[in-house]
Amino acid sequence: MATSMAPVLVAALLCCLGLSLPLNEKSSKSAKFPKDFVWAAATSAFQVEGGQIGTGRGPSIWDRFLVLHSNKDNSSGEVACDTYHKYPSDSALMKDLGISNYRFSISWPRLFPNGRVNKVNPEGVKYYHDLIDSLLKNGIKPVVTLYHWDLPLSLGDRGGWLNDAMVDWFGDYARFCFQEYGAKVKQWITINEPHTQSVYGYCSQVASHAPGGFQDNCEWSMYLAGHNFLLAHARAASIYKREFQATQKGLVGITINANWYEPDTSRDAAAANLAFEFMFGWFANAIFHPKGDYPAVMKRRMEVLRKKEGRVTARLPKLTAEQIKELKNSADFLGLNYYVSLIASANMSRSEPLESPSMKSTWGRDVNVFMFSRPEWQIGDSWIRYHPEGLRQILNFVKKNYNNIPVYITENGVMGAPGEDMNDKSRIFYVKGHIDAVHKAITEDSCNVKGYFFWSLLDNFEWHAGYTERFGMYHVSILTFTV
Ligand code: PNW
Repeated sequence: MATSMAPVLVAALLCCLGLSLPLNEKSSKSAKFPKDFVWAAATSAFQVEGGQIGTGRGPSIWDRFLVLHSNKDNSSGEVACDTYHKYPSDSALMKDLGISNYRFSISWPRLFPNGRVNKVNPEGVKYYHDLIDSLLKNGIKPVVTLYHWDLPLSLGDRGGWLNDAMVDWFGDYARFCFQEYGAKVKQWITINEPHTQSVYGYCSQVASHAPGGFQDNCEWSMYLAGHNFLLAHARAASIYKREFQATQKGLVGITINANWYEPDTSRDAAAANLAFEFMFGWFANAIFHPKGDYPAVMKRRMEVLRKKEGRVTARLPKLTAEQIKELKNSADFLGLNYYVSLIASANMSRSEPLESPSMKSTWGRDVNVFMFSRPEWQIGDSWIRYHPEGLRQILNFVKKNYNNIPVYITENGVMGAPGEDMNDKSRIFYVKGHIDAVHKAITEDSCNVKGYFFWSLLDNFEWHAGYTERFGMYHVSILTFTV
């Protein structure tokens, strides 16, 4: 792998870091962020590490998924950006860039090839020490995600997130990580995007993610996986808070992705709210809302469906009083991933050229809200939408409904437009717009936003799109390895 900067995009970020190159005259004069605002970049283990052969790492559900279902360019994560070997130069690139924090994830099967903590891979344990040390040496603070989708295959074979034993297994793995790395890591993210995994992994009808293959009965499995994600987060966070926080003095949170749903007309406000609660509130409400539990509107809708489908119990599992209590305040901050806004309408019989494919999924049918995109929000043929105001709206929602909890944007970014390559004008436009929206949310709306992590530091393995989509701040010139 060789890297070089995508120069225009870097100019955008440097400007916001208070360095030399202005985004444009207006924003360079006005864009003052709080002094302690964190400017950062993110990656995840499976997408960048490579180093899969001969390193003692066990297989993950993504390795098998890619053998069974080919992705867009028939690629795998065998080499990816080779950060398993190239972390020293990656740290140097980050230092050059001037970022203060780096979000990466630990590969669970690299530490524990079979998933359970009774058999550790010492080479894997050493790798993350080396990576963290090299970051710290370069003045970059590590922000560590414990789980970014690469579940050890042996646990996947035991039902993965449909098995409620996952809560114990994840807790044991998390405890090991806190114990091993907690002296150096002061910000932990338990789980990345439980919504994407529950819907695309455990009910994958639209964009396929591992483990896949749960189409039968997936109207149940999606909510069961989601339930176990929540409980596993709560378990890991409780372990951190009870056993480590007082001495290690770090923070623990979760990363949840949200689309913003804009009502088409004033009559569509309830539809837009329902869609938003079904996506974001599904995971955020129990953790951040003062009342806890799943969102009331979501429970009501699932109850309507229970009756309609003639079932004895609703498909959305119930949280017990004890679980509600454990989940409430289980996160010191919210990690927010934002890429998309959509228009929501209560009228299901309309038709729009840019209607959202997720409406055809089981999740979309449960929500029963018509979702589509405005043509001017489109960026090429990508699934990402340009509507920075949506990010600002979400930040205001969090402020209003979740006690103004601290928020880190843990992902935001866009793939390079075809033909633009290193002269990535549309990406600078996207990033600038979103950073401006965050700025307004802080300075005009008093939202409690603490940092912005650009997705991604490097062009990397983009799941079902393989290496065909480049999200990197740094261009990676060789990105091929086929299965
Ligand atoms: C996130 N959607 O995934 C992930 O956290 C990253 O690993 C990924 O590379 C990045 O966004 C860019 O795709 C998403 O369809 C995947 O709405 C799909 C969706 C959202 C986020």
